[in-house]
Amino acid sequence: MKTMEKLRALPMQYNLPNYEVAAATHDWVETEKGFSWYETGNVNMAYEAIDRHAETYRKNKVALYYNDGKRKEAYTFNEMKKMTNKAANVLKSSTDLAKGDRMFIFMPRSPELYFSLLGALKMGVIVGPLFEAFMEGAVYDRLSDSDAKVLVTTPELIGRVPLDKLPNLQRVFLVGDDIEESEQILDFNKHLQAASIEFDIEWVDREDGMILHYTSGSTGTPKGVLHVHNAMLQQYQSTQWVLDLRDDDIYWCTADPGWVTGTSYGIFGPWLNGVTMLIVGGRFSPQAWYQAIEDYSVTVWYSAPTAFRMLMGAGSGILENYDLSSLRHVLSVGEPLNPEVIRWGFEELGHRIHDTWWMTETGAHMICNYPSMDIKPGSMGKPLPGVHATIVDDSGNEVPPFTMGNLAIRRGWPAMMRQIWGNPERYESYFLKGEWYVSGDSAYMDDEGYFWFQGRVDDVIMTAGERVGPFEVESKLLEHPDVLEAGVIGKPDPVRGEIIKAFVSLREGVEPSDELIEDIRNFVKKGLSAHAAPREIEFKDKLPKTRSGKIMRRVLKAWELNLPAGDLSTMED
Ligand code: 6R9
Repeated sequence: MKTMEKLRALPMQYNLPNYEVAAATHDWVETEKGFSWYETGNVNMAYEAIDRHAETYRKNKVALYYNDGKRKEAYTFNEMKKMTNKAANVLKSSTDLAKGDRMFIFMPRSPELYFSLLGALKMGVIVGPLFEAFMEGAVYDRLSDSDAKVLVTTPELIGRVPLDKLPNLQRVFLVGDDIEESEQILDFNKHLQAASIEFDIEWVDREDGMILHYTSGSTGTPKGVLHVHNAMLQQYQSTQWVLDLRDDDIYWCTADPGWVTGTSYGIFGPWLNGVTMLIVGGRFSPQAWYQAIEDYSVTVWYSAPTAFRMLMGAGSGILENYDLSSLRHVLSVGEPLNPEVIRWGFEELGHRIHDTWWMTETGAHMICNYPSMDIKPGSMGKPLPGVHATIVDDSGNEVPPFTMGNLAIRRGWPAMMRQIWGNPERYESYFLKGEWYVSGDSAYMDDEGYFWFQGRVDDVIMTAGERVGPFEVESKLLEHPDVLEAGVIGKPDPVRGEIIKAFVSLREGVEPSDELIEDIRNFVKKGLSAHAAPREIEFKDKLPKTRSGKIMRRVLKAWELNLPAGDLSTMED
């Protein structure tokens, strides 16, 4: 199919028709009016996301399509209300979980993950979702740091939970078949079946804890980033403005709830807006993913550069077998969106992929490309209306346009993290002069207010007096026809301070050779500049990545320098 045939007619009006007007005038009190608690005073995320819709015309509308190849299920908002009530009753009757206590969910995506997560929120419990691939040490660190009382997991994964080392873990629920119960271990589905579909929701304060995401910094142990129910304001509003979701959309967010994207925009934002969501379980395959879009007529698709690069690598031959004409809006998060990926999206999918920048710590979208706004390819876009983003120097002074510095946000946006679990000093250390949240990303703003990502502050390379962002070099490497993925680091050098070293994985069927190294180096030299061309290139079958798909440059650096790589719990297998 040709690109133009694939482009769908664009809607007449976007949810955010005029960015500049909203940016100049938005007041979060306006957003508050979208919630039932604005009238009733009764706050709870799970009520707003599920029960409220079950009381309207959306009652019999599908909330969740689930498909992992084996299980294919659908739940309406009314059914979700009942299942989450049941889950809440299971937790209430067989644990002494109380408001503010911590429960973890450690399992692959399944309907039960969503039932138990929302059921726990209905009790006012704080939920910590964990990637299924975590090993014992990672599970232990998180459960012990937050003093978890309850865990929901599977028979396949329980072996990675050091029960004897977690004295405060009162109950473990297993989701699976043929569960042998004990005093501590219960069969989740058995109890779920028997539980009542009525539950009295525990009303909370907007500032009460809701979700706890552990993220790793480049040093030290992972830290628990706590979000509160108030985050719903920004998650709800940004879902309208950025994802542009409407009542008739079929929305697919590919992220696992172990990553903040999989909760903020894989549960909360879309369901707060009463939108039908597709959740695809199981392993990634280009065929399965394209098939899911076709089978469910997905209209809005939110994924990550790493996934787009894998689809790109699978080639357009596969793509031609699927009908993706239902798509209206495609978005990306997690890493810079390489121009090569944008080009692929435009030529092969027929869509401009809209980039969004935010972090676990920010809880919701911060800098984005909105459908009604002109995109500058390579830019992350402009701040969400109601959020003040800027670039500051190391002393916290705002710098003029085109000056590279620290990407910072004025403290106090609705979805801002409220605690680093058990570590108030570490929390405060994020805020420069108490006022600016410093992201750890370096960027600049242009004269029209667009933000341009340069790299993690720690990753920026100083070579022969020139600052080089690894992203720029990686993007150029990706344009080489034989390159699938690339990670670039600065390697200490007595003469130049640092030299640029690139780790490259090749496309299928391409053999590494010295000629190829030379060819790739010249390609960057010609396309970018001599000083940005990697002096060293090493081929790798796979690059080290986080489970959310970020290339782990600090691991590449540690390998290169024979140093300890720090916390590896978030690295994929
Ligand atoms: C949501 C999420 C946050 C870090 C962030 C930045 C990188 C995310 C990006 C991006 C360039 C984008 N990042 N989105 N870099 N362009 N659109 O990813 O949260 O896992 O905490 O990561 O990811 O470096 O600081 P998290």
